[in-house]
Amino acid sequence: MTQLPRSFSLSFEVNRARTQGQAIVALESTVITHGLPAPQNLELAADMEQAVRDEGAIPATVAVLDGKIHIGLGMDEVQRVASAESPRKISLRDFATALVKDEIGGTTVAGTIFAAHQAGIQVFATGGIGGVHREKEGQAQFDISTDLQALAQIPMIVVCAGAKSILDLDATLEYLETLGVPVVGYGTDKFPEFFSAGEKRAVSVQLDSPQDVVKFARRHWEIGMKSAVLVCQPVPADAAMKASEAEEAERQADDEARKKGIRGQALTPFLLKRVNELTKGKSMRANLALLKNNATLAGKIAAQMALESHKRVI
Ligand code: PSU
Ligand code: MN
Repeated sequence: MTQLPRSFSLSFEVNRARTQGQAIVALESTVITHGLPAPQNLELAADMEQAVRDEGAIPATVAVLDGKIHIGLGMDEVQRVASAESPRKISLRDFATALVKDEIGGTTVAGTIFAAHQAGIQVFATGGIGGVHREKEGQAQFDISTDLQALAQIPMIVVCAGAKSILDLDATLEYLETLGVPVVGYGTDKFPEFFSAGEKRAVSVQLDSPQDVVKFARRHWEIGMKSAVLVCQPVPADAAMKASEAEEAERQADDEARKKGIRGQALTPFLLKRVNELTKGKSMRANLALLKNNATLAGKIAAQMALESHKRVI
């Protein structure tokens, strides 16, 4: 196993799992630092870790603290990340900044899959990926999440609930196609829209079991592809919102962001908070349910992968 650069710090448990070929699921931490308010952020972090464990896999929450990129956090460390004063949101460009300034930071989808891949982890769970933001009238604005670039470059199974319809979803899917990233619908042939199941846009392939996802990813990488496999699972039906209700709140939040001049890294956190206020908490309920559901599926996929690797060795 390759030696990691000195800025990485693996937890004892993750390091052991890695050397023993046990199933591991990486988890992001921007959802803890910027995506959810306290105390839901801390509860959610613990719930996602538990959901992964329930499937027989080891959770590896990624975050920056004490001048290191941590892969696998103890509960005391999760607590520090969740209650940090002004944590940095860490995508690919931001690691070195947080490291040299000795800041606490939550890693985005891009940041987390980068770090997890360095440690040899192949499965990751999140809520929604970043994407192409809508063009704003009268503003020469251009905002495409680094997540898309990272998905193009990092071989990882990324389990998500699609992307929020506040993004330009048509452009986001086109861009994923351009970058050569397969978009898998898990148990659906439609691209899920985060708060709602999604019924408008097609995925590139439908797969219905963890076994099939593992088989697909192995083929994808075996032939020499380097990109991620994006597995999109719809929000659980009992927590889903009506697409029209979610879209209306998101549109209003987006209008307000434009008027207030909120942009760049601050945009997604603002939209999430505002949509939650406008929907009187319904959006957060959906958000929490889909995050846990994705951790469970990622746990199943990682467990299946580990099982097959053992069989290969024997
Ligand atoms: N979408 C959500 N909640 C989130 C995020 C996205 O519904 O918390 C976070 C993820 O960490 C994602 C990041 O990687 O926002 C994307 O931010 P940006 O658009 O600035 O790249
Ligand atoms: Mn952005």
